[in-house]
Amino acid sequence: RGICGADRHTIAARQVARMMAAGASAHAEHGRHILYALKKVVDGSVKAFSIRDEAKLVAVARRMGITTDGRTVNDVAGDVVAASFEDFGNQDEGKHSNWLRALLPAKRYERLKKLGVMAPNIDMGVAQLMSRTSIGCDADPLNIILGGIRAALGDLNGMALATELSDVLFGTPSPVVTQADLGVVKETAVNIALNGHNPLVAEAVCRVAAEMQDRAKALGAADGINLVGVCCTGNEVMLRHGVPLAANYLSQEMVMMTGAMDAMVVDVQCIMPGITAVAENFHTVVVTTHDENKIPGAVHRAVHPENALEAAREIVDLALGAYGRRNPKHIHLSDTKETCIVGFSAESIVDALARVNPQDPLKPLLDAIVSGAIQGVALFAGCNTTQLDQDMNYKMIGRELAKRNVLLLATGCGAGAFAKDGLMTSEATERWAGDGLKGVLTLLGKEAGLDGPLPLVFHMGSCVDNSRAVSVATALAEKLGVDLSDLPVVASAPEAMSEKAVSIGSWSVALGFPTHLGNIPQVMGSDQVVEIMTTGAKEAFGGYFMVEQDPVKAAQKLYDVILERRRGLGI
Ligand code: WCC
Ligand code: FE2
Repeated sequence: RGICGADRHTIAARQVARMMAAGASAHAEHGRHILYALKKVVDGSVKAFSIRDEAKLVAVARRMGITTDGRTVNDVAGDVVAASFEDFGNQDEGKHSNWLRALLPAKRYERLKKLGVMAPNIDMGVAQLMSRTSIGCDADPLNIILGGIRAALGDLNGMALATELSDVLFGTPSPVVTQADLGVVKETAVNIALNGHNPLVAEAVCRVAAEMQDRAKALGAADGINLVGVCCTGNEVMLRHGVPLAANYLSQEMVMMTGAMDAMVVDVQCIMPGITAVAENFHTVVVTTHDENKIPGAVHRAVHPENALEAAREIVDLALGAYGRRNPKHIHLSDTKETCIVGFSAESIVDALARVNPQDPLKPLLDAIVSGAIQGVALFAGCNTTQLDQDMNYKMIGRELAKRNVLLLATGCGAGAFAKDGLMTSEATERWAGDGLKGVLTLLGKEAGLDGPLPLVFHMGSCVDNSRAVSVATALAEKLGVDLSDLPVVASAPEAMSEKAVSIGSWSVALGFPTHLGNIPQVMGSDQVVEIMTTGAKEAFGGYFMVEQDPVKAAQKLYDVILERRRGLGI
């Protein structure tokens, strides 16, 4: 007990609920940033960006119940912006998130509403959780965890709007072939790494780098400017522009240890402050770009939607300047890289299916699930942790489930792990998929005009793009007339580390998905909290946490859950 009398259950509940709120605040802030950019595009004060995907805007508006017929794109966008701001500002207790209503099956939305876990707005969910978990407030573990879930649903709200509005501004990803791992860093180019999460800065750098290629060549860099991605900003530009991915979270320092990284440009989230200490040993310039995310030892160039292109030019200039200061003795390149086919947004998955059945695109997928050719779907999300060999759990669990004909989706650092492991190729499908899964992916690959099957793992994007997987699950649930908790769909965060992963895992449970963790969460000191997050959660939401450290056993447990769900559906 603490000196105030808070026991281990209260303490563990408060701690994990605060992690949920912290994660939610991160994704919501990312969403807010993109939302402000879109607002400024709509009101004409930002010219550098524009509405690139009008079809997406219209689709989003319709799902939100906004009239689109006979209206200009800008008018519709204005209403989407206003509805999104409501999700941050609504004070009416009876009214809830516009984005969650658009994203979730009606059954799930109503169930969450009834359980009282939907805050009137995202910020309120986070702030109230911080308040109720401060000293001398809520001490009831179950009540605290439900408050945490209320904040965590704000995480999903923030990421849904971040993902969809990023697509509106920068384009919706579709399949693209690129490469992953440290070998994408080139000795013969000015290398710039794009690290963090919010794609706005990286989008600007991509644009100006294309215009500045000749400057790099004039300095002797035969291959011009080579942009590489790190972490989730890396995932964003990988899916939209085919920028190769150098590293996921835990190997971000290694990118600089190639000795050929001229600049690392960072925005927000999952950027190790240690990168500047590594950079000190090389010629690399580390550039921070968000005023609220500075790192001692980095150069700061504030980037806002208004000055994005000018600031990006200055940043590329810094990299060009650093290139001349390279020390050849410090260059140790890797030759490891894998080809990968990435870019599986919900829209691009539907497009691939529509080639088989244009009238009813979801039918081929549903038929495959009903027949058992595909037994179920597993979403791999979450981080790397120093508690484990980097990426190992993804590699092992992914292969085990693929053998059992489970369709694999991945985001964030999980997606990075699979990309580096060569599992995002046709060859991986040939080699690792069970016969049923291989058959479906081969048919879809053929219809898409590929030489071979679709890749074994579908790269859906960054961590905020987990909402893409929810869109796919919602489409399946609505087609079957069931709730998310009835689907043979599971989630796994086999190497979870960050507060964002805690938040994602928690809303995944609240949506009804069995959610696996491959390392021990920081709640095991309280059997009551463990009980709430496993059996208690299952009763309330249908979803629950399951912890299994052994990757082979974890795969079997996830598969068993998929089979249980199939039995529930009578298939
Ligand atoms: Ni999302 Fe986890 Fe990676 Fe960071 S980038 S380390 S939260 S999975
Ligand atoms: Fe991420």
